[in-house]
Amino acid sequence: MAQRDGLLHGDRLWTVAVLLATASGAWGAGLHVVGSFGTPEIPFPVTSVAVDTDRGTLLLGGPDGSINEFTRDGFFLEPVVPAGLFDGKRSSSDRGLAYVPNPPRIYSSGGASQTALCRYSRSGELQDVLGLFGHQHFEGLFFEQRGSAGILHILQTSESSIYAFTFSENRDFLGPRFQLDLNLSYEERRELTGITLLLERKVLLVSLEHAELLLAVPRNPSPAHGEIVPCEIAGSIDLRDLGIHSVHDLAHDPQTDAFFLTDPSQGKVFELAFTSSVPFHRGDADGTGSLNVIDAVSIMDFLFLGESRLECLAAGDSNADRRVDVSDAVFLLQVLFNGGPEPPEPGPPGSPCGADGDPAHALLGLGCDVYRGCGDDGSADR
Ligand SMILES: [Ca+2]
Ligand SMILES: [Ca+2]
Repeated sequence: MAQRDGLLHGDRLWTVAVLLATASGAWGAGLHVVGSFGTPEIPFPVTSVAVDTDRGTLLLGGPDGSINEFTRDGFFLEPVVPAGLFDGKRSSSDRGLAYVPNPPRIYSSGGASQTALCRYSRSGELQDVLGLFGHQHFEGLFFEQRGSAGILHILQTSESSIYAFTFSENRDFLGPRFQLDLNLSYEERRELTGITLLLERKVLLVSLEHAELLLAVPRNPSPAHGEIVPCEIAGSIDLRDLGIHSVHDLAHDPQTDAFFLTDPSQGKVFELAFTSSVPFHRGDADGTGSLNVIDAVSIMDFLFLGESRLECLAAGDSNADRRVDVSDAVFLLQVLFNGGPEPPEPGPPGSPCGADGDPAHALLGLGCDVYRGCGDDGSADR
């Protein structure tokens, strides 16, 4: 488990509680490996990955500037961009790839030229080379679709910033732009390799080369033009527990909610998926199947005495704000004694048990592996 600097300060205290509670290594339990494959058709390990969301295939970039299309299971389909089309130089550096639909096109960063973006048609013709901000170093890319347009996010490693550019329909780089500031240490910036976004959840996943994922939460999910938005690093996941040795790029497939990572040190592409929670009742922190003052006490004991462990942290997050803290105990007391609003989905005891609909919660340390309070339906026992 990676312990990050700064977790002991202020509003990150809750994370420390979660880290302590999951000291057995369950911190990375929010993800599991679905499968992996090598790319023997290509003369070296691929470094960058994007999902073609129209065809449901993978675009894999090599250090020579080539881009090849594979199925999600690792079957080679066809070359898209031949090696060395940009400047003929081979580079061992990382790159970023993004697939942009409507009309389909591909953006590539890094490779032989660290300071430019190349735009290719979907069939591989080089359409444009865009110089960006002088000599800054760009690696990770992802495109966030919004309706018929979207936002291209570009990871700038030396400042650990993400530049976000609005794309309107058929017009690239048109409209508001903003910047997400990850505020990482020098050592972490040197390790930055890729970014992607969990759509709808407003959580960024940032990959570090030594097989670690950071979870970054922008403080403002709807930035204005020109705004610089700080991100809170809400957690980290050590992927070495999953057999991954290094990460050079990652991509999220919004249609299947899977991730793809490249690990050139093993010559492999990994597919990861979220591990879903077991059903539970929100607010029933001690898992008894009933809601009473003991649940509030259990949360306080967990937070301050270290004497108890919450088996289902998601149940302890009574107000469903992605944190287990004092406000959850206060929230329960309001429910019990003051007619306050009921705990959100899946609801308190009395309503049907349900799984957490947002697997990002497990990544944030709010998973639910064991819950014993679902009663006769037995669905929570395993
Ligand atoms: Ca209870
Ligand atoms: Ca909470």
